[in-house]
Amino acid sequence: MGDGEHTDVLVIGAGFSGLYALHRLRSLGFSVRVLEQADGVGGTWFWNRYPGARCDSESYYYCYSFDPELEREWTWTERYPGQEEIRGYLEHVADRYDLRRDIEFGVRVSAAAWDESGWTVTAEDGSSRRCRWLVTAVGCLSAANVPDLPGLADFAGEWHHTGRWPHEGVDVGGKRVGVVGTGSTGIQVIPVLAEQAGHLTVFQRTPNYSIPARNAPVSAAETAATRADYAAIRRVQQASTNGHPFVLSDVDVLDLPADRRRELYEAAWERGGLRFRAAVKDLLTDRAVNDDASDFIREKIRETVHDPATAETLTPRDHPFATKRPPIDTHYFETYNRDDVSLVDVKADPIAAVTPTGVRLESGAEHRLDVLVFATGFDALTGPLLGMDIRGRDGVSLREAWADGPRTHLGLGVSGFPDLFTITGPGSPSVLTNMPVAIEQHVEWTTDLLLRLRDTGERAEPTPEAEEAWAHEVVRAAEATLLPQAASSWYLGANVPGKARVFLPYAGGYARYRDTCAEEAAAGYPGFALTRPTATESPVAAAGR
Ligand code: NA7
Repeated sequence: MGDGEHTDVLVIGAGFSGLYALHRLRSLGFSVRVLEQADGVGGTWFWNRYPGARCDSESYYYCYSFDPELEREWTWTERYPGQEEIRGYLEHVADRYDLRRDIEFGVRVSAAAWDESGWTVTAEDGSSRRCRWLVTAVGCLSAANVPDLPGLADFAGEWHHTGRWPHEGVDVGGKRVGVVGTGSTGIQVIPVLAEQAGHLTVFQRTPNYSIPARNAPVSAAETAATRADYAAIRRVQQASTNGHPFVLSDVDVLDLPADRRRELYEAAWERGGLRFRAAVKDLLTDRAVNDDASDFIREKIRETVHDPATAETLTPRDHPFATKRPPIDTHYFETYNRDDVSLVDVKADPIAAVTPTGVRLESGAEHRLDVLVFATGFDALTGPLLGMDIRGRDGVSLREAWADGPRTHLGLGVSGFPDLFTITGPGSPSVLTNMPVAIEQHVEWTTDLLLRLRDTGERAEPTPEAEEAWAHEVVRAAEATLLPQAASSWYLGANVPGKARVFLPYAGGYARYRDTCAEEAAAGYPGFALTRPTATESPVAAAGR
C-alpha cells in the first residue's frame, strides 16, 4: 500500500461517506483505497471533540440504513448521539466490514491531477497514487474557519477552534474563557464550558434562535420499538424533505385561534429538537407563518433569561427562524442567568484585536482571557475541496473553475473534471438533510454509475449545459424558500470573507433530489458526456484490474 500504488478508485476521507463508499465499491469488486488525513475514522466526528459535541439528528436515524443487521446490533444510548458515541459507531462499522485494511491513515491529500489515463493523487508527504476514478468524501463542514484577527499569534493563553479540539481535552477549570460564535457549535459548547470555567465571556455577533433538544437516555423499550419499526421509519425518511423521519404538520397555524396556536407551539417546544420545525407547516416558505413562530421563540428567550438587557441582546431579529441552520440546545439561554457568564455584543462593538492577555474591542474595552475558543464555523462545502489543488482537463484548477462560486451537476460531478465524483458536494442537498441519508444516496448513485463505466470503458464528465441547468435549479430551489433571507448564513458562503455569495446546498428537498438523480440514471445519464478514450490513450482501469 502507499506511494506509487494504483487502484480503480481512490476515496478521500474516512467519515460516513468514505466508509460507505469503500464498503460498497469493494463489495462490487472495485479495488479501492481510502486516504484519510486523521489517525482514525470518523471525519467530522473525529475532529469535533469540543465539550458538548453532539449530533442534532436523533440517534436512531443518524446512522446507516444499508444493512438491517447493523441496525439490529448497534444500541444507541441517548436521544442525540454524542461525539464519542458516533465515533464509536463508525469504528464499529470499520471493524465489522473489515474496512481498515483499505484505509491509509495520516495521509493528507494536497493535490489531484487528471490526465488522459486517470487521476494522480499527491499527498503532503510527497507520496502519490494513481486511480481511474476519484471520489471525494471530504465532508461539508471540515475546513475550520478561524477569523483573521490581528494579534492572535501573540496571545499568551491558549486558543482552539472547536473543530480542531485537542484530543487530550482542554483544562478550563477556574480559568477565564472566551467563546467567539453562537452557531450550533457555540450553543452546544457554551453551557458546558460555563460549568467548568472560572468565568465565561461569550462574544456574540449574530443572536440565534435555539430550540431545547430535550436529550435523554434511550430506554430498552424505545430501542425495541425502533427496531421493530425500522423499515417504516426508513420509508418516511426517503419520502421526506430533510431526511428526518418526521411527518410534516398539515395544520395552517395562522388559521388557528390564538390559544390553539399557542398549544401547538408549546407542544413542539416540549418535544424539542429539529422536530419543532416539522410542527409548523410552511415555516420556510411563508414569511407570515415564520414571523409568528419566530415571535414565539423570541418570547421564550425573554421568559428564560432574567436580565432584560441580556435577553434583548440574545434575541434574533435579523433573519427568520431556521433560515440559518437552527441550533438545538441543552440549557443554552439559561446559562446567561449565571453570575460567572457574561455576554458581549460584538456586532455593536466588534473585536479589534487579540492582545497577549485577551480580546480588545473597537471601543477599547478589554476582556482578559486565559483560553479563547473559536466556535466560528467552517468554510462550508467548498472549503474542503478547494483545500486541495484539484486539476482537471487542460490543467484547469477547481479553484479557477469555481472562481465565481461552485458549479456542479447534481452536486456530484464537475464539468472539466472527468471521472471525479464529489460526495455531498455543493449543489447537493447534503447539509440541508440528515447527512447519512444524503450520503447513502450519493454513494449508491455514484457507485451505480461507476459500474456502468467499468462495463463500457467510458469516462464520465458533466456537460456544461447540465451544469448550467443545475445551477439554475439550485438558485430556483433556494429562492422558493426563505433561506436566502439570512444574509449572514454559511449556506450562502457569507461567513467567510471573500467567498462568493452563492447558495451552496440544494434546497429542493431530499426526495425530489433523489428522484431527479434516479431519472438521470434511468435516462442513461444525459447530463454527462460519456466518452470512450481513443486508442492512443491508455485508461488506468485497464492496467489497474
Ligand atoms: P456557524 O453556524 O457558522 O456559526 C459560527 C458562529 O461564529 C456564528 O455565530 C458567527 O456569527 C460567528 N462568527 C464567525 N466569524 C466571526 C467573527 N470573525 N467574529 C465574531 N463572530 C464570528 O458554525 P457552527 O460550527 O456553529 O455550526 C456549523 C454547522 O455544524 C451547523 O450549522 C450544523 O450543521 C453543524 P455570524 O452568524 O456569522 O454573524
